[in-house]
Amino acid sequence: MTQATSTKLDKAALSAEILRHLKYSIGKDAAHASRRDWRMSLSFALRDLVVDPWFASTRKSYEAKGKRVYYLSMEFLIGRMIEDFSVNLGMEEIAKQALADLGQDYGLIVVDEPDAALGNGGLGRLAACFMDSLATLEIPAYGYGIRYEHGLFEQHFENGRQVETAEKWLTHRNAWEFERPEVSYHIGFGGHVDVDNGHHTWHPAEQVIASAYDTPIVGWKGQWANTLRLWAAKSITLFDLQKFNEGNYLAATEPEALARTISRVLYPDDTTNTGKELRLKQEYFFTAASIQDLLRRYLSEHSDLSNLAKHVAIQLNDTHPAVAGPELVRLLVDLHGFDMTEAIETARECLGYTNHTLLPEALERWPEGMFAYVLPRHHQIIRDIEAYHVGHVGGPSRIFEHGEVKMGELAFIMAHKVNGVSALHSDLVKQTVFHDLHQTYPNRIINETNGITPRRWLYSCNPPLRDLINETIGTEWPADLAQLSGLVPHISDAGFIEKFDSAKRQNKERLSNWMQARHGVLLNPDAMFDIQIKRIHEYKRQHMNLLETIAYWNDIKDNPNGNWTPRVKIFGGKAAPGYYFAKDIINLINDVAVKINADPATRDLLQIIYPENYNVSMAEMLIPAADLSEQISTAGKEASGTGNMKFALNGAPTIGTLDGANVEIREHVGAENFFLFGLTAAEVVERRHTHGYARQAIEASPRIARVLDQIANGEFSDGDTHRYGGFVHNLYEHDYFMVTCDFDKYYAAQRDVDTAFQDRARWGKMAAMNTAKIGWFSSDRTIEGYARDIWGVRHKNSNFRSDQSAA
Ligand code: F58
Repeated sequence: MTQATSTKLDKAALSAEILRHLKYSIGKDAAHASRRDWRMSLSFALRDLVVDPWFASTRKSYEAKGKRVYYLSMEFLIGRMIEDFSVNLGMEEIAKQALADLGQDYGLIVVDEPDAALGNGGLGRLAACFMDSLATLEIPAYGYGIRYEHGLFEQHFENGRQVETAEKWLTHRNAWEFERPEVSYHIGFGGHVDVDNGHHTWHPAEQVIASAYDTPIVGWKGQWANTLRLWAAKSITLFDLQKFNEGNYLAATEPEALARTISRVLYPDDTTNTGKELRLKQEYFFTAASIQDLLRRYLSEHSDLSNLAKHVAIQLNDTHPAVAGPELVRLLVDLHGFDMTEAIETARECLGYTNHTLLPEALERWPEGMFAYVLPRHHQIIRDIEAYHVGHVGGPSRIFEHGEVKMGELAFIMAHKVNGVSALHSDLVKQTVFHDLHQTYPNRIINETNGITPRRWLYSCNPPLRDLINETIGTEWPADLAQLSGLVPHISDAGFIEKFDSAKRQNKERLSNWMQARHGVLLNPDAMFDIQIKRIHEYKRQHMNLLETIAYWNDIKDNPNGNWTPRVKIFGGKAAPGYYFAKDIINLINDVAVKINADPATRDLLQIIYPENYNVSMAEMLIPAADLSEQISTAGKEASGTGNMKFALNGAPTIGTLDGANVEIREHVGAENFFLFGLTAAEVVERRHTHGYARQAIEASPRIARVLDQIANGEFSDGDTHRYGGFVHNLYEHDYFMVTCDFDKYYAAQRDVDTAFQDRARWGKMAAMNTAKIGWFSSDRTIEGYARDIWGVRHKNSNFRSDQSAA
């Protein structure tokens, strides 16, 4: 085993390394170096330390000739990397001191790094947590994705409305990646298929090159590093010299520009399936490159492909890489002489598919004509897969319907395991989207409840709490989060709760200082910090939170001498650019904030803050400072949620519905430490059958009726009664997500929160219980589950954990 100590440097050695990089990699001397130069030098010095364990891990994987895991994901929402590297290498303190010796501030350098925002939200962040856990568990694994030139758009507000601008993380060099121009593959699109004696040959009409960029991902204590391999699209003909010589300069660069389009930008849709041809090309582009790459690696160790499934586990993060099934079949049949059945069965043994949503608009379907045009050979193969499936089980077509190719069904049929991401979600997957396929393959759907990496989401983002935990239960918990239960006996100790409280206080002050510096707003750190941060979506119901805020404001004004609990309501999140209702929600939050924050009668009791451009780094600042976690989706709609786990880990109790992983979080932390309200998933389905349920709920609730009147009458829009006319109308007439039906229960639960918060001793215990009992939600536990139930791979803990039975 590579010794962690061999990757470590002392302060003087690290300083020397930083200076060496400043001089020889950046070409600057210390007197003229900018903060970015220092950041790049530190990053290079840290990256160097990962190279040896990285090589050693790769060597060990080759020597073991064991199974490798390939995690295919359109998105890896990583955030900043300096802390990941320095914390996992155990170099954080040394880096601080080394930089201080060089006259630099580590904290300022860390925040100079742009976020790698190669994802929309939960799905992409989950992939990033999984990479951290795979390395920590020493599982030989590759993450495969797209090296987008522009990550998720940047958000700012103009007159309260969201405006998007292009994100530019690659404007300056990315310190962490190694370019691998020699690792490249041709990826074809379009064209036609020739058949000769039963043998098919695809002749694509156009081709681009997929070119690899590798980032080492190091695990906790620096013992193991895996590779995140991201593909960039490049042109085969870089430059058309003929056209240039004719003076046609623009046309000369056209082929390059066209090819690069494929990896140019991350689609900013969350939970909608836009069905654009470029998106299909992106999906095929990175999937095909990844499959070719893993086959090449396999064939460098094995002479034939018959044992592929013993050595290769491919996990599809949602259906975006679902074309992996037909692509693998294509290569096995057209290039390696398999017969169709043998190829389908081999591919299926290799593949696992994770479903992240039940929302119909998010389930990928491609118009069959477009699919056949872009991927003609795959279209044929999917027909063969369909025939194979129908031949085995009878019954109707599953993959093709109404002139569309349904990627969920394709992924299901081509995977040996299909998993949901929380217990409730996995049950609903069985009952709803894959009801029929589940009857046919009753053992295929399993559950792997999501998790989060405790290294980023406690150890590095919350130093005060991390230090308190270290001094209370020792320092082994970041790799074995269940150990947090060792805090439970301390929770009856008032001294411990005081320290827990003071850690929270420090984080709240850090956030307040940041808010003041960045946004010029003063927060009251004695108030309850009540936070809802996530993508803006009707099902997540930020608008219910806002309506409750307005109702609270009304109540305070009606009774100024009441015993009110001061609150700071914090919102953060982006709306998909084309999702108009979500954009109206953002506008309304901002409009209401202007009005309420300016009200001298309530100023000390209620504040609404909505910082622009919520991202991973902002989450790392907000979550440790939260008193209350808002997880209020319509039951049955949030597949799991992972923010919910992060808040609980950082000592913020949840107000929430019985949705996604909330259900399991509540079981773990205890019902008495969770503020539950709202309809259950079954009740939501039931209520939809009641005609006019929204209007009825509003008529039965003077509180919400008043709030909706205020909005409709222009109280928050300078008398403009049109701006939110559609919003109010929607709630009266449709309210598909049942804001109106859950509102009163939500309001009442919030008042229970107020009461609990005022009892400082009680609140302190609730908060600490959340931290102490959330340990099960480590992504290490999740990955152990995938390793055991889906991939059949060993990991660091397989030998001594009795609940593991990895092959
Ligand atoms: C999320 N899905 C779920 N999709 O909504 C959340 O409940 C879950 O915790 C998380 O996955 C991880 O399992 C999600 O983030 C997307 O962002 C897709 C991006 C591409 C288009 C379709 C939605």
